[in-house]
Amino acid sequence: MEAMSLKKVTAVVAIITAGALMTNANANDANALTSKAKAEMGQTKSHAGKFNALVKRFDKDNNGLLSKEELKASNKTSLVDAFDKIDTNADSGISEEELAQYLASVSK
Ligand SMILES: [Ca+2]
Ligand SMILES: [Ca+2]
Repeated sequence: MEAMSLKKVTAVVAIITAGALMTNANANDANALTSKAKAEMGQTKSHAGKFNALVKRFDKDNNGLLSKEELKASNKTSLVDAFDKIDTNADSGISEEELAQYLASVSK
């Protein structure tokens, strides 16, 4: 019996939580984007290492910068969405420093 009632409580809590999440979905869009970026980048401890890995795989024109097109190929949609924010000097390419700065700002 006790196990059953616990299950019930858990289900009710889950429903309430889901409802609250839906209500806040729009307000949380920006946060969700940041969380997604964090989740995608969180697997690597070093920001510089992450950039180097991306450049190695996706820097098609070998200019040492990641363009929006190159990032799209990497499927890092959160980075593509935030491209203009990351590209602080607006040269249409993301440098190691720009990515590190962005990742530092989202991981605060
Ligand atoms: Ca490039
Ligand atoms: Ca740049």
